[in-house]
Amino acid sequence: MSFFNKLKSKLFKSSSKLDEGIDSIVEEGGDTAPEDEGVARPDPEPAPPPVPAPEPEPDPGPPPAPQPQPGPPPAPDPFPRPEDPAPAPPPPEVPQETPPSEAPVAPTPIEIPDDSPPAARGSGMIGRLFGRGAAAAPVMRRPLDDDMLEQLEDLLITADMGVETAGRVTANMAEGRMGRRLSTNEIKTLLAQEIARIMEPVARPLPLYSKKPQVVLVVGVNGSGKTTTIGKLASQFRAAGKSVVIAAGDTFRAAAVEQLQVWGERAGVPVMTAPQGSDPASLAFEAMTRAEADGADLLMIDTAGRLQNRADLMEELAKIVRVIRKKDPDAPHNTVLVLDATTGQNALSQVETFQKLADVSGLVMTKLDGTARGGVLVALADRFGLPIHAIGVGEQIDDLAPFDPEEFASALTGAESRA
Ligand SMILES: Nc1nc2c(ncn2[C@@H]2O[C@H](COP(=O)(O)OP(=O)(O)O)[C@@H](O)[C@H]2O)c(=O)[nH]1
Ligand SMILES: [Mg+2]
Repeated sequence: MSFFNKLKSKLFKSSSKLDEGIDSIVEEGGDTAPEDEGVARPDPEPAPPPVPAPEPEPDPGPPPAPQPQPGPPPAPDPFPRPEDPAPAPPPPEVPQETPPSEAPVAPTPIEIPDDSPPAARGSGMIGRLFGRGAAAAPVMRRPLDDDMLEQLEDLLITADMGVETAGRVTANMAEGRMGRRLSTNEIKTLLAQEIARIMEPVARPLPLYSKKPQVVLVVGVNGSGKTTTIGKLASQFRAAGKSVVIAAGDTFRAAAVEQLQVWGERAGVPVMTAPQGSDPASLAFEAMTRAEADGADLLMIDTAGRLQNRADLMEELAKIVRVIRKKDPDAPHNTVLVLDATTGQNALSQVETFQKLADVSGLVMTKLDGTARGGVLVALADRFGLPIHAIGVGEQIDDLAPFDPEEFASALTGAESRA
């Protein structure tokens, strides 16, 4: 099973709520009228955007069944937009030898080799979506009206998208389409498109710099997945040929240090530790010294997440930063906030809090497997615009994926027909 399929199946698990919700909204006020003029055909009214993707559904006089990739692209841009969604920036590639420049070098450690370019992936996906009409089953459609929009909005809110973002997504989706009879597939696809549009600007892998060592400070509340994410990242950096040192800066809990040592072993990366209760800043300083001496590419610093004592934590983080800046005034080069997707809307206030404690430069969202709350990512992107470097989709070492907006959006909405 390819990595993306695995990711998808994990995310799909989490999206059933949205997916099923949309189904039942359409069923509630929909019908299977003979053939829908509204959607698959040119519009009666001169609606601005050409209708969204026609589906090769139960057309009695079936046009030649669209194949996945025949000449006439099956997807007449299902998502009309004013500006053409230029193919998203190239998928982060595992960095090759770092060119000796100071500009952020092509990302990223967190890309699992997947050779299909996003464009191909996208059209394949869309092709599949429209190429596989559900046999001859009649398709339920419901006219898009205020009632339905409100229901959709509520549904998105229950998926933790937040009131504002949910409103924006549904409003955009409705633009120029009021009164049209839409099928569930069309609705999912349109929603996915809107969501992907919000997410695209933030889908940015952890940037790699030619600076050695590049210092990555990892922050977040207890249990959000910091230590696990460091282990996964270290392993991916290693696989990309980077040398890494880890500092077990959560000296507050003995178990945290042991846990990190296990991850270090798995990833084949040295872990610098200090006795429980000792000063994480001096450990960070030592680790910096070691990383410099070793000529390591990256130093990843784990931290404690005692939010209940915010002042302490703030001082602790500030001190770590002060100390490593004695060695490198630009460090840390990245401050990654790790968020647990299962906390839903709470993630929003964690971002606010940690932005006050540290200079957060990007996010990793963990535990997207098995949660129905992935919608919070959309709210985060919409509200803060911080880069989302990666997503955690399990507890294993390779369960850290680059963030792919389209993939995510279709997984969240269930937009892709399942194979
Ligand atoms: N299912 C799942 N569990 C995760 C993920 N990331 C971390 N965890 C689990 O979450 C728990 C807390 O993770 P940990 O890294 O110790 O969090 P920390 O306190 O922030 O360092 C552990 O049991 C991890 O195995 C993920 O992406 N998916
Ligand atoms: Mg930890």
